[in-house]
Amino acid sequence: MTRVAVIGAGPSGLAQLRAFQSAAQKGADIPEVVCFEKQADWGGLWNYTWRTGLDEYGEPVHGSMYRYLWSNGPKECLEFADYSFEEHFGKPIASYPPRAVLWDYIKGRVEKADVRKWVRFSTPVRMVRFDEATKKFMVTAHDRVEDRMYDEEFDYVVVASGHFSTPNVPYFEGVKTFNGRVMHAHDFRDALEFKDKDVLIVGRSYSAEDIGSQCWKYGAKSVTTSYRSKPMGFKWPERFEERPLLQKLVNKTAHFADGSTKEVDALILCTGYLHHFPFLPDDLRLKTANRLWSDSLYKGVVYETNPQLFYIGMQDQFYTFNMFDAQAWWARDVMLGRIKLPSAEEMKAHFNRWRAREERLEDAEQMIWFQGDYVLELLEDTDYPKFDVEGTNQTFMEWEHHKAESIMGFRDNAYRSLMTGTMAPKHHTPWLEALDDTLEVYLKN
Ligand code: FAD
Ligand code: NA7
Repeated sequence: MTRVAVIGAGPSGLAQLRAFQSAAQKGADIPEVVCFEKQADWGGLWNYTWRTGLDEYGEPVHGSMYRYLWSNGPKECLEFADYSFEEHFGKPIASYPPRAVLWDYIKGRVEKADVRKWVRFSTPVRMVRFDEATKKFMVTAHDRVEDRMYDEEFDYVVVASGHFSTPNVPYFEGVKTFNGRVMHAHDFRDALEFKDKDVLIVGRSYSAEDIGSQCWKYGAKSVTTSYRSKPMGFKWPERFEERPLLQKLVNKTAHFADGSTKEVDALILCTGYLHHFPFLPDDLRLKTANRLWSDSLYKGVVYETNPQLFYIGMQDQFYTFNMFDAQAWWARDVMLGRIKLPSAEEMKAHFNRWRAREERLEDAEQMIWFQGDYVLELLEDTDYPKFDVEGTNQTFMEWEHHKAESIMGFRDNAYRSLMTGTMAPKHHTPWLEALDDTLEVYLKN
């Protein structure tokens, strides 16, 4: 029997499980699917952990999410086309749910699909090898509960291990002798730690924006973000400012590229993440930066030099859950023989066309349309329910405008579902005043 290994049970890996289960539900013969998940539960980053550093088994902690994290984009843009929010919650809900609500939603679909039996929890994959003679993969996994390592053979491997867990940590002069807290965003857990503190953040992307906003919301004395390329440029409130790149720290004094200085209590490096696959040898390991058109992947999914190897969710992301679905359905159909891959030359030419377009993108709006077009192309070939990608792009445009209008208030807006047509209700409490992020409180009418 054909066997498929899926590495990771986050949104991308779960998309792969649901893709196979949905084919089986429609009567297809499907391969045996085994999903290896290093954590004790599914949901990937959305499965919050209080731990940092190493976990109870000495494994690097995967989680980068923190308390009080609310969706940074409208839920209408990530909604599953085969499982709406309304179906899951039994009523329309507001547009920017906190983490616990989205985790619940992710779990709801796979519980309904009854695929938990395919997942081996607390089982990190240690190594994957490909045998050119037999055309099979050997996967070495470690059952941490039994403390047993074992090998199993597979015909296909799907890597869905995420790429926002291994921090990119640059060095700044004086950091060794800085008399305050230093951490990377990966280890950030609770903004209350920074109440009444002067916080310095390096970076200008989502983590900088959101961790900065969080610290401000939960009572930091001041927030200063420091950019290397250009400022975020939002209308920040009082006690929140942007400065050019940090040059050095002298005791607690931060020196910036424009010659200015500021006394700070804490340094949070929101400097992004590395694609890191310690379980893959050179011939199988994806090497790419965090970008919209990843290196070495045909259709953003198939590993160029080994078409039995797939990667899901490796791109930089505007689209998330429903893009992972589009990818997983596509990968599934290659594995089921429903999609035939073209010649290596055609794949390369396809790659080059998308890469050339990616390199011409100038702003977030163009990037969103680019990623939307990519999702549309994948949807053409599979039976994943077609959804209104153009409408989703338009919702992203509204989101961008709402952020430009009010970075501390954009989460108070509501949008229409592209799946059900239902308009979301406004949330009962403005985001800035909503300090409780539990599911129970969020779902109260
Ligand atoms: P992950 O969610 O990272 O899941 C990967 C899984 O693989 C994990 O469960 C991990 O334990 C497992 N794994 C890793 N290595 C191994 C191994 N060797 N063996 C076995 N299992 C392994 N997206 C949004 O749409 N909205 C948001 O508001 C949003 N906020 C975010 C906030 C933060 C702080 C971060 C870091 C990301 C955020 N994202 C958000 C983007 C996020 O990347 C996606 O939503 C989604 O979690 C990606 O899913 P994934 O399955 O690809 O990766
Ligand atoms: P991103 O989006 O990859 O952004 C990384 C940021 O870090 C970006 O602003 C970079 O600056 C900055 N960076 C990287 N290296 C440096 C150095 N050496 N010095 C200064 N600044 C640096 O990561 P995020 O963590 O923000 O977001 C990841 C995901 O988490 C995202 O999908 C969200 O949904 C949540 P640049 O912009 O290149 O000047």
